[in-house]
Amino acid sequence: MSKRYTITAALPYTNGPIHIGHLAGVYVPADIYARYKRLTGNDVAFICGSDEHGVPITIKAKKEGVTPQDIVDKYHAIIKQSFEDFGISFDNYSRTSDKIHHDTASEFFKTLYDKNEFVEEVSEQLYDAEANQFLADRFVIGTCPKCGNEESYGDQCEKCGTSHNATDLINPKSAITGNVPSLKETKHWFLPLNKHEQFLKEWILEGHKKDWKPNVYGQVKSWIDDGLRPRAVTRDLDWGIPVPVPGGEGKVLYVWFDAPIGYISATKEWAAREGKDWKPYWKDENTKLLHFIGKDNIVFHCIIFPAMLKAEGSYILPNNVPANEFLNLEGNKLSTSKNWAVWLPEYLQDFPDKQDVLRYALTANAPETKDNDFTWKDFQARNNNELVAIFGNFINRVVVLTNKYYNGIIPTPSEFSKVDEETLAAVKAYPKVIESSLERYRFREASQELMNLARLGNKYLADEEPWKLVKTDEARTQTIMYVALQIASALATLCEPFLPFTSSKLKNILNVSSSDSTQENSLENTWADISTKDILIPASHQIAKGELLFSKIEDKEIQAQLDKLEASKKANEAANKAVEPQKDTITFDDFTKLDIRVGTILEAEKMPKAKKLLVLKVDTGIDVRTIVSGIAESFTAEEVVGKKVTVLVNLAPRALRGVESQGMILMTETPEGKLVFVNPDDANVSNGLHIS
Ligand code: B3M
Ligand code: ZN
Repeated sequence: MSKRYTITAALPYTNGPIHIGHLAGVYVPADIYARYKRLTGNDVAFICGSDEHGVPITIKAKKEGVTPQDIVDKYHAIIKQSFEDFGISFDNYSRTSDKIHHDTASEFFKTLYDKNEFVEEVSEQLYDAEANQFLADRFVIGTCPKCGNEESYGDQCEKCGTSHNATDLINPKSAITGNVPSLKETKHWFLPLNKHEQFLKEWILEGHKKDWKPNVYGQVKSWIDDGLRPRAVTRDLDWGIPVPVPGGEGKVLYVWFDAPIGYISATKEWAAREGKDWKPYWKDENTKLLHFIGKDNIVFHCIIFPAMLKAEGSYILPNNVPANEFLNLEGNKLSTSKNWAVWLPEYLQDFPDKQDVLRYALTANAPETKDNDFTWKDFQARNNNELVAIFGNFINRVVVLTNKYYNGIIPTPSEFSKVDEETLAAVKAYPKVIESSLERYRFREASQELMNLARLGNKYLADEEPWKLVKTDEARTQTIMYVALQIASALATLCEPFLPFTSSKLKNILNVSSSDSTQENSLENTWADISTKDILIPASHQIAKGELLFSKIEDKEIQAQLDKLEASKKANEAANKAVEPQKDTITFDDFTKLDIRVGTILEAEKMPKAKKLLVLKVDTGIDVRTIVSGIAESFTAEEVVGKKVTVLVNLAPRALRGVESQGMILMTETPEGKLVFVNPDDANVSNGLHIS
């Protein structure tokens, strides 16, 4: 039975591009689900947009010396493009800086205000006198009162997920100046979550114990068990939606108050464009509202937003919140600041036609019930061993043989054997099998069932061997090819939620693409057709010559990705390396005592039994002398011969391992920690002198 679905995916913060963690955790599963619901004939509004308020955006703008609007304009465009590139089929991708959202969020706030749903309170909040600003959310860092993480933000600890008030932090520090904040009085509006505790208990703890994912249910239960407290939903900031009630001047709505309302504004914007009424999508009890999010957003979607919706009174509540855990990358936490990520725009540059491969690898290995690791090796294996060797191989055999034997015209079958009957019956069962996984938000399992259908096709061909029979049994070969084409046709439809690009390529190859698959004479099947129709693709229909659906990924392509990550790691280590403090000041007279000249290394040899030392003969322009230099770990004797160097010539001679050194070669380190010559011909040195 057809139903109405409002499917939302977390609004990404617009302060950077998105990476594989976002895709795996939220957008790919949400898209699979939305596509599946559309294909099964439901009325779907798949909604998302850019979250353009909040402190991270202000911080980024400050850092880059531009306005927050500049930042969100830039990243909104980049993020929107990435979603399109990866086939994320939003019905609307909006943004929270749009007027429609400001109006919707303001109105929502005013309604709660008028209904006396807020507690208005003057309280002491953290204040940075030097920055002349209150410290909320990410402007303040301190120790999490719950888990002891020393880098918790003011509103949420990323380690344990707890959401708290900034004043709860132990040893808070300003993220702007590093100062210890003082307390200053200010007025805010609080949402009394405690007032909604009973309702939340009944609705979630009793009502959704069975159908919500254990990771989501468990988190919610632990918060409710800890007891809920009022949460401030306004902030003393200048970037955001102005507080629309008396006394709200100079204050804005808390980003987590306005962002989820963004789902509603985006639905309104979409409905207006499509000439539809938005209200049933948010107010009709028969609509299923689903929020796809990452685990760090659970409290906001399962406690705070529902409390807001309940307090407002005219909205439905989410039916389910299928949150995922986190994806790691090659054993480490994904991190924007450490550039430990696979950014989608970069991925596309390196693998321009492999959107579906990433979708598939991320689904097959999704962090559904626990954090999971993305590795490039697994990505390569998913592509080479599954997409290429199973799915692609099956389709390629079917298409090539149909073209070879029958000029691409689907042959008429004769009598079906028992194996044929069983195979066709097995194909018919697949929609239900995949559905049952998808309905439980088990996307990994669903993707493996899809691959099993391709396996079935491969096995069928391998067992029946039409390439052998073609010489002896024309009729049997035709039947086998006909059955194999039915499997290919089923794959074209059932893979659509997971591999949308592949699905449309395959439909083109099978020559069944149509603008409307529900039309009577359409050759394009709906999801249900796969179970109900006896003929998925008819005899006498002409298919195309075909193209390869997938191609192998070579080791060197994977190595290039691993090298890229290694480079990030190195750059990071260098950036984190403590810079040696500057030495005591010297006078100009001290400096002029140094006699520095340009010399040339004439000879070099390694000092026996000394790891670090090279013995050099250097032409200083005054004379040729011996200098012992501690550079053997960075340079070989051969490579320094002939080099022009900077030499301190009036340093008192000193014996090193029995060899008298008569001066010093000047060296320094690059930011990456590499030892380099202070080369008279090379200005590429900036780190100050370092004597070796
Ligand atoms: N922007 C948080 C995030 O990107 C936030 C989601 C909002 S959903 C209403 O993790
Ligand atoms: Zn914590």
